[in-house]
This record gives sequence, C-alpha cells and structure tokens, in this order.
Amino acid sequence: MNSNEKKETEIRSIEELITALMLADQNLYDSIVRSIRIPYSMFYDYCSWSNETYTRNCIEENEKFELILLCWNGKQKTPIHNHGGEECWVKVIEGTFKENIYTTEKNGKLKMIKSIDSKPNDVTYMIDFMGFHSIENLSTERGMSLHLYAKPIRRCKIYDENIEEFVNKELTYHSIK
Ligand code: 2CO
Ligand code: FE2
Repeated sequence: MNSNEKKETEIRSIEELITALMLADQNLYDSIVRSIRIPYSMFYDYCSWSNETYTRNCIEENEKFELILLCWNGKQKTPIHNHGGEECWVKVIEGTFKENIYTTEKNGKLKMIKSIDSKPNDVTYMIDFMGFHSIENLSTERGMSLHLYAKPIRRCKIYDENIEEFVNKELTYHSIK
C-alpha cells in the first residue's frame, strides 16, 4: 500500500468517524478505531475536567454505539470494572495511560494478569470474557482518551475496594454535545 492509499483509509475528523461507525457493521469497528488520525485539538469542544474524577463526555450515543471522550487530570484512574457485556475500544488521544487487566480466581479473589502502557494512537480492546480492567493516567498532566462501546453501556460492575466486592453502577455523563 503506498502512502496515498493509506491516507485515504484514515479518519481525520469526528464527523467522519461518526458517519463511518453509523454505516459500518460492528465487526468493522476495530479497523475503524485503528484508522483514526484526528488531531487532539479537535476534541477540545468536548472536554470537561474535574478534580474528583476523570470525566465522561458524550460525543455520540445511538442504538448501535456510544462514543465518549474521557478527560483525565494527572494520576486519575478508574475503579476496576467490566463493560456490561459490550465491546470496548480505547484510543489514546493525548497522554500516557496504564491499563491493568484482572480475572477472578475460583475463591473470588482478583488477580492481575496483564498490564499495558499506551501512548497517543494506541488502541486497546476489552470485553467481559477477557475479565475486568482499570485505566490510569500515568502522567501528572491532563490526558484524553476516546472510548467506543458497542452497544452503549448503561451500567457495569465496579470493584469496591472497601468491601472487596463488585457492585452495580449506573453510568452517567459529565457533558453531552
Ligand atoms: N469503561 C470506563 C468508563 O466508561 C472507562 S475505562 O475504558 O473502557 O467509564
Ligand atoms: Fe473500561
């Protein structure tokens, strides 16, 4: 493939990405996410920040998928959680992140089985049969990551460190465009 052909398959704006996802079958979502080359400044309109938690900012939600921008202050992280039975792709937009993947052992205890560091343009994939994960902004600077869920995730299980058990959590947005 020469460089011109490669460029034609790249997705260069948020509008183009939404159109591609609307038209495509879910089995093409992986290659669509990997072909995203959207400058991080194009996400600024969707950003919100909180000192309490990473924020979940809805770019698009419909019956097929949910596309959200997560905005992270330095060192913020998610609890360990699953994805409500749906497919999950994470694309780093800005910053450096660590994903830890866990499974539960027979005695119910969590065991970390994999740890992946990622940087801008890297894509990670998760689905419940692979286990649970947590994501952390490794840096003390702000970061942004783009998350595609198919279908949308309304609720998931998150691990409560205090009671050492999973609890159900309704997912909400900090902003909607
Ligand atoms: N699943 C988490 C959330 O939607 C983010 S971790 O990446 O999937 O809040
Ligand atoms: Fe997640």
